[in-house]
Amino acid sequence: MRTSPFPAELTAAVDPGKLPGIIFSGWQSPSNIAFIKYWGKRPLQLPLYPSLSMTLQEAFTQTLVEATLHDGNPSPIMINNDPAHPFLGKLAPFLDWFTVKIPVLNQYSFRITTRNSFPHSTGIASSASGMSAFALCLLTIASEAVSLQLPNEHLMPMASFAARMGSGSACRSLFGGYTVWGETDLIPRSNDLEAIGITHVVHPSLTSLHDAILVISRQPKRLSSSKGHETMNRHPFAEARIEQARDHLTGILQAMKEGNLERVGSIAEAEALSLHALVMSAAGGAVLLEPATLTVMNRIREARSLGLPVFFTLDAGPNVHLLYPEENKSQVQRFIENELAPYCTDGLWIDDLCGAGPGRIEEVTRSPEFSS
Ligand code: 2P0
Repeated sequence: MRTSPFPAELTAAVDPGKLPGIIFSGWQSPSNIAFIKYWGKRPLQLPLYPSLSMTLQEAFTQTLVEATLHDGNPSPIMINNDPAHPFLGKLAPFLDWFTVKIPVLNQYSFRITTRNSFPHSTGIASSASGMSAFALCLLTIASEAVSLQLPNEHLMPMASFAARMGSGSACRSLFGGYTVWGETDLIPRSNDLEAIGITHVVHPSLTSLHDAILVISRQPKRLSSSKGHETMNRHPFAEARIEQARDHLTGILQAMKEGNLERVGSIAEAEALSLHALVMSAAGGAVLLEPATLTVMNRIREARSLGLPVFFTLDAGPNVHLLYPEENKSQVQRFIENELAPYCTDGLWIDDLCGAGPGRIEEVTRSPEFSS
């Protein structure tokens, strides 16, 4: 199996005397919502089976990294001027992994400024957007340090490979549109090490799909993702789940190709319910759904039976992602305001849609965050 996608120029030892003293990099990277859920993993952050997601547009992280050459004693990593920022728990081991793979990064100290476009604990995966943005920043810094040009078609798969080590679902945030992570015969070049964009095999009608995130609760997660994934190692239904996810992938890919929203939506719903059934039936399992989650899911199905093209999916929490097509926007938004918003915390719901993927933040050196 391949162990690294990085070219020799990035992985070679370097003479510190030849390196730039300071390098800035800034990237905006989106979150994503899975239609086929990643749940359970093997060592080295490899999935048990392929997952499929839609990239979001409005839910993103913007990360700016200032890398300063040190003289052998790196300064502590700072996130938003805080050397004890809570995100460091996940970010520091990720940076350690990066510096082993790309040793030139060892020569630098890092100051990171980061912000999310969306509120925390609302059912949007900030680890996907945050880790993918950080991976892009570090790869850009490393390539600039060794004067290597990395066009996006090379950079994005490398960033996906790297982001996976920060958080599995983050590897699906690099390509825009729809993405699959995990080896399947159905998609040429798909593999477990990085995700691959599949929008070219998706019907154009699905590239403007909306995802309205209905915020049922903003309580902290009852089950961390790492604990959740771990339960699949000895789950009584693991084998059946893997088979089901593979069948769902076959079905959804065909439906996406045809632009069959009804079928895409019903598979997304079945996946969401399976995910929660797995969580509930695991040893030491948890119930992550709230009563209002059930009411909202039922209301969505009722509205659908009356002709409104609305579908739901869920992350590993109580908040509901409502999927609907662009052409029904005003009708669906009225339905949300009138019938679903009363079940949301403070009436909060966030309208998002299928997005274009990461973008470089230009003019980073002139950003006010870096002026001292
Ligand atoms: C997903 N989730 O496919 C699934 C659905 C949650 C439910 O990926 O341990 O934060 O960092 O690899 O990616 C959440 O897991 O877990 C997740 P790690 P991650 O989006």
